[in-house]
Amino acid sequence: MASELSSQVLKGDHRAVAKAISIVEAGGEPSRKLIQELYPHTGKAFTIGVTGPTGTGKSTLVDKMVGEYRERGCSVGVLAIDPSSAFTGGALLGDRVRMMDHSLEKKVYIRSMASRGDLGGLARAARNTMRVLDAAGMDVVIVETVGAGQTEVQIASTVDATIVVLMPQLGDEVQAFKAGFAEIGDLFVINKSDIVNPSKTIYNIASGLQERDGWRPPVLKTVAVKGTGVPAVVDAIEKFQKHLDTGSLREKRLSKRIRSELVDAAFSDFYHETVTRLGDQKEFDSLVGRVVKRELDPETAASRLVGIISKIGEKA
Ligand SMILES: Nc1nc2c(ncn2[C@@H]2O[C@H](COP(=O)(O)OP(=O)(O)O)[C@@H](O)[C@H]2O)c(=O)[nH]1
Ligand SMILES: [Mg+2]
Repeated sequence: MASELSSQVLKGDHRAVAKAISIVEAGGEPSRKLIQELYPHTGKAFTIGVTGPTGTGKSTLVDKMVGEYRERGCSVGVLAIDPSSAFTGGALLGDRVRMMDHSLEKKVYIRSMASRGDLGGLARAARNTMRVLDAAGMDVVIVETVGAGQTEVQIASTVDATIVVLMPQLGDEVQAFKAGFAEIGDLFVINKSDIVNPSKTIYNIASGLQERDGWRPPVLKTVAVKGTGVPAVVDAIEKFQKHLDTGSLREKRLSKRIRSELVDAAFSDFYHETVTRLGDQKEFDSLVGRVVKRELDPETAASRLVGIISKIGEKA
């Protein structure tokens, strides 16, 4: 039986979508129930990750992509994740304002999510947010992340296509590639082509890319502030989308993603449950006590703890 909230989400009601995202962001049992209701209604949205170093123009590009998709008759959901907002205490005010152009429209939904210490938790919240937007009828869901780290790799493993946004003469294209962008990009965008001629950067990047699953990632130039090159970016995504559909590549990639999602989610739940249960285990207390008194070494104690944990697991 679908809840009132789920049925409102399925109708695309923005207020319900906002509430649903807050629920999946918080996680736990309410999130699980909601996803259980919504999941059968997902699978229609094409999900795109937009990543790259700070200041390359990702938010600007996303904003212009939203416009382009709207012109093509698609509804678009946007999720902006900013790892720095955890430190500044604020959340993406700049991005919010910049992306505001479309947010009053019915066919566009924009949301930002503060990053937190727990990366696994963030990826989980992001995945489920995409599902809410998918269930709400969005044709395209775009997720923006900043930087070159674990977050990007995590988020890249949650979307159908990943766009890496760089700019000419960043000086560290090679470093950016070492940071792992080459592996995650299905499409590369060299933005701010108005500032410096991007030919050399395009050449450097294109020559460092390899064909994967019959797809050679294109390297395109844009001037996001003016919208120049943005239709070509959307064309390239649509081409990639078609490529994914041939030879059931999309399904293969999806099953790989689901596999790692399930392992991550199960381990995370298991970890939290275990910590809670160990809280009132006398055996665990005495194990700790023996290590403190140096009657037992920590490595041996850890291997005994494995035994204790599997015993509680059996009882549960
Ligand atoms: N000259 C120029 N500036 C741009 C371009 N795209 C974005 N910007 C500017 O670069 C700054 C950073 O853009 P933003 O989209 O916030 O970058 P993000 O950190 O990657 O999301 C902003 O001041 C934008 O107006 C572009 O194509 N050319
Ligand atoms: Mg941004």
